[in-house]
Amino acid sequence: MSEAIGYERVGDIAILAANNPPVNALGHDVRNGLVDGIARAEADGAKAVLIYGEGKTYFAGADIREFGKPPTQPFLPDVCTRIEASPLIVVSALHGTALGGGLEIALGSHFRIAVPTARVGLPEVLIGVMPGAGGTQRLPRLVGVDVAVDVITSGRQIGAKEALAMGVLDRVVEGTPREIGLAYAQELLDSGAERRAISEMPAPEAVDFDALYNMVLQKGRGQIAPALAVRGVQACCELPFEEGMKRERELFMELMASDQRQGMIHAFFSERAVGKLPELKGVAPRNLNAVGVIGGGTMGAGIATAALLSGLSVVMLEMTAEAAEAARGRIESNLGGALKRGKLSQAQFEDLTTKALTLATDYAALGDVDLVIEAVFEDMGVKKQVFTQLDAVCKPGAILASNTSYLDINEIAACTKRPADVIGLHFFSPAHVMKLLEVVVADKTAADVVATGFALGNRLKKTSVRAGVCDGFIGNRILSTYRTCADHMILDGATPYQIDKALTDFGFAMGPYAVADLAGLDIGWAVRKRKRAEGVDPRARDFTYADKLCEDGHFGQKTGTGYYVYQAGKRAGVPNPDVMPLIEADRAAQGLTPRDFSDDEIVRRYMAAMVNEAAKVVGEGIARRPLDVDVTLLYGYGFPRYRGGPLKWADMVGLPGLLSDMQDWAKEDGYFWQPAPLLEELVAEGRTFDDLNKETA
Ligand code: T1G
Repeated sequence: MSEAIGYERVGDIAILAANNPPVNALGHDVRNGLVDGIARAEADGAKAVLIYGEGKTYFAGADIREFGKPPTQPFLPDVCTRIEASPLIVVSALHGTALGGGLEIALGSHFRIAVPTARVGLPEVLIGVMPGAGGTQRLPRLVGVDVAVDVITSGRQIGAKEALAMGVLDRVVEGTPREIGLAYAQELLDSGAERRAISEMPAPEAVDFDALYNMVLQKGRGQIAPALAVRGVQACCELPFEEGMKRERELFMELMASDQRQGMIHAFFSERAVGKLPELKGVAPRNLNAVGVIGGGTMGAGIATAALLSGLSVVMLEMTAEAAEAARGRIESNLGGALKRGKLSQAQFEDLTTKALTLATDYAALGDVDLVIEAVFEDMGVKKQVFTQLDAVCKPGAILASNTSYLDINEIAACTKRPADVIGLHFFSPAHVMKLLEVVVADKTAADVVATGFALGNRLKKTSVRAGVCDGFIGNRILSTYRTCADHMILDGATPYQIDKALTDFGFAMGPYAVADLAGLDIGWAVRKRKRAEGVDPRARDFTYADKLCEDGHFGQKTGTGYYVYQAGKRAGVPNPDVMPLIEADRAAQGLTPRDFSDDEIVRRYMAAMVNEAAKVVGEGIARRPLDVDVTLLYGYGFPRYRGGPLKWADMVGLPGLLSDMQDWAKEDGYFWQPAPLLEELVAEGRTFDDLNKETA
């Protein structure tokens, strides 16, 4: 018996206990242990078998570290079928998260019991595959097509109560999985229960699977796994069980071989690796109980909301009592969303808004907080005033953080007597919703202050990425470049609408011009004016149509017109007829003759610009590794997850081809298309960004 699965007899019941930390993944030893354990139980005269997991969870799925390697016997679907075929009564007792192959093992068992905190699910589509061990064949037989398709195509986790109501679980009982499992197995034996194989249950009625497939494909915005999983459920309804299993395996292997599986597994491991920084090893974060937020506008109120929801107390400092009350209003409206969704009870809402939240107009109120985040006007002079006052009133050891999206944290730190306590915490709006947090580390920021920034991010359920100091840090700096690339394509003949469509077809939720309308065109206008004031390289191509759009009062959704015209109640706008004349005038003024662009060329140029700037950001150490850039773009900029992030995408399409395209384009614009030294180095050495991730792990 492998130690991954322990074997024990208690009376007539054989116990198979999984012991493969941290999540009892169904690696080779575990699969072997289960098959051997079932055979042993049958050989030594047991009457029932109990399967459960030691540690924090029942099996949490196949071992995804084996993905991409040649599969080894026994294959997981065969393990499930072997369990189900046993003449003994097989009970699975679930706790933690019984996910993917874990739930499939449980569905291969004859009875399922769980503790109330257990969660189940088939999240395979979230990592680019689909249930491949009978999930699409057994679950529909248990819960019907509609529920099975919802569970499988959403990949969502389901609480024990809901799973019981669905019929996935037979019992939900307090206790340890071992206790409740043993008692249930004994009860089944005493009552003379028969073994109950789901594969022997009738398959549900078929539905219009073509329509369902197309609807799911459309919803996936280019992601194929959920749609192929629908074909798996279709096989359950239309084929005998064994044939259905074969069909599921074919579809599963097709996804295993897909780029999308590579992209999503990369995203899965990257979002976990991004918080593992060598400089934080063994560094304890400082205490975090009370935070101060300065500025109660959209950003400040969002940050305060996230902090309150995480259990932190918040002092919200504004200039006047009226402004402070307005901030409270924004916070209450944000929390109202959580109340409506049932994430907060009325009592919790009251607690947060009356006890945990304190309004203030005097800096002295920040004297005892552990960390302050300023979200005031994006002006260096204003920031310096704020930090000078914070330096005077905050207790020793308090962390002073700026939420600035591009200003120099080193310059801000230099105006305090405690530069080691100064850090950037760049939230993304709306701050209580967006998952990304850039932890911007200045030259003098202490290691435990960085660790506290990450600890705050974890507490607020954010995905935190370490960034160095530069204009725009990681995300906005790269955004600025690929947006400029799009603007250049407009000067040369593309339209904002063609660009938006090409990029939503590529998988972005929204194209860059729709995003600009959403964020507010005045933001980009201010950035262009600032950069012109700072001095723009004469070799850089400039354009005026976007400024004229703002001068004419078109700021996007907030004014009802931008690149698109927005009708009340409609999220998507229609092209604004005022835009193309401005573009055509700009082209004429620059003597440019517009040409056609294919969607492929639009995507290729846009992505090349993104990759090139990202390579500069990594090369300069602003981002620690390529995966840090991927996570930033995935979590803060709507990059399609099934492509893994811009640098994973670049590895998959091939760095040499990208570099060669840039060298061609540099003949027309040598300034914009200067290849990143890191990109040239990787191509010269035949390496990839993923190689770099492994080297700097
Ligand atoms: N395989 C290998 N390692 C895994 C793993 C898995 N399935 N799940 C987690 N880990 C590692 C993870 O990388 C991290 O490692 C550590 O465990 C703790 O994870 C045929 C083919 C279970 C809810 O998709 O959703 O079954 O960073 O930090 O927050 O149909 O992990 O410490 O080195 O996330 O408590 C289906 C994926 C697989 C579940 C726990 N199952 N995992 O969350 O801890 S495909 C999944 C999760 C499949 C079959 C198909 C979460 C979790 P390290 P963690 P957590």
